[in-house]
Amino acid sequence: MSVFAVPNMTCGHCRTAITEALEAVDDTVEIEVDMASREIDVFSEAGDEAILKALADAGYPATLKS
Ligand SMILES: [Cu+2]
Repeated sequence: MSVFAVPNMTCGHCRTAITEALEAVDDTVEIEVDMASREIDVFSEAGDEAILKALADAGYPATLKS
């Protein structure tokens, strides 16, 4: 599991857009969203770099926290 900070994530629309972007990379991805802290926990076989690229391409540049 990797934790990403996603500062642009602010609402349910963002959650949907992020979920769809990551499902396009890995259709078995599991995501837990913490909207208050603007962080997502991502459970995926895809590498962190692939996740970061998908988030950035969807308009949500992110940083890997752990
Ligand atoms: Cu939004």
